[in-house]
Amino acid sequence: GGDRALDRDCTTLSRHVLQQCQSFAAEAQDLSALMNRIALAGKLIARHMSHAGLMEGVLGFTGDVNVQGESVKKMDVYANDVFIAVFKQSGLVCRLASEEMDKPYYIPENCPIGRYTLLYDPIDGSSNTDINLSLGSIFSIRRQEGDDTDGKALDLLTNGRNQIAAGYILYGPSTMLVYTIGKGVHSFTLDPSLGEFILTEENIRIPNHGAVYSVNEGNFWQWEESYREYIRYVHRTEDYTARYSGAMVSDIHRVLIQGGVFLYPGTIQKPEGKLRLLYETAPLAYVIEQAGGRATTGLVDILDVVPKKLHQRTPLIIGSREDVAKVESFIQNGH
Ligand code: AHM
Ligand code: MG
Repeated sequence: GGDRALDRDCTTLSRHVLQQCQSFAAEAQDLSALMNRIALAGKLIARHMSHAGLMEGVLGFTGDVNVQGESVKKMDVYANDVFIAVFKQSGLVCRLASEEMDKPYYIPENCPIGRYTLLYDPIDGSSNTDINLSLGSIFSIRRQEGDDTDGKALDLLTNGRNQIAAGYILYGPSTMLVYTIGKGVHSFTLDPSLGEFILTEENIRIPNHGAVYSVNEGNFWQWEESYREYIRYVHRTEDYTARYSGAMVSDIHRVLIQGGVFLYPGTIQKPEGKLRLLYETAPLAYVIEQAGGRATTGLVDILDVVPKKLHQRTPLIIGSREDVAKVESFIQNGH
């Protein structure tokens, strides 16, 4: 009835985070403030995107190439700057590290009081930007260990089990925020008229198996034979279906809700693949593991990988337990 609908409308993201934090009171206020700032970044980016086709100078390339060697889009720069602006005012974050920045960005006025680092991919699925398709942002929060006086951020080079919060924002027909602080996975939908993220689903559990496999098969001939064998197996087995949007936040969101597997393998020339560990694969692995799924490079769990550098890449196989195990069986049997 009406009461239930009203109760739901009142379950905002900020209230939810505070409830989740009860057992670790010391950090509760911080985590709640951090999540609120991430939500604000999501709202600003969603607003900007929703007007993109109506304004000059929002879509298209800047003409620059980023640290990854990829052409930078105006939307990448905007979203990257939004996170910086939002966290400059939070007092909690001393460093931000993102896909778009060669080195971590320091906010001197927040150092050393801000004991947290934000790692993020401001726009996931950049190739969807100019054609009005789904995009994402990925985030991960870690405690800053030590003073990092040399500015090298070496303390970030530890495994993904050191994340204290992670998640993503999905800019689709509606804007959703999915997060975990190590107590399950919860999704929220932005109500633009309220400007609030309202609870959609609590304690999401990923199915153990799903029909979807999500991979860029255009790379087939660049993969190791084991991946080609897996794809041949999928092709000759009934009930598999392919989905690939170009934005893994949306592809992995589908897998989270409906089951299945998303893969971004390495290639013979680039064995590490395309995706970056600290702000792409590790945060998504944390979410999917918290929902009961798995994420691996094919040989090691993503959350156990210790990076050697900030922008380190890893192959990724992520999703339902059974479907990830099936891919692994091809890799580990060494075809
Ligand atoms: P991006 O952060 O530069 O957009 O790169 C990440 C994206 C993923 O969202 C997507 O799954 C993949 O790159 C698509 O790459 P490809 O075109 O090689 O399939
Ligand atoms: Mg990315």
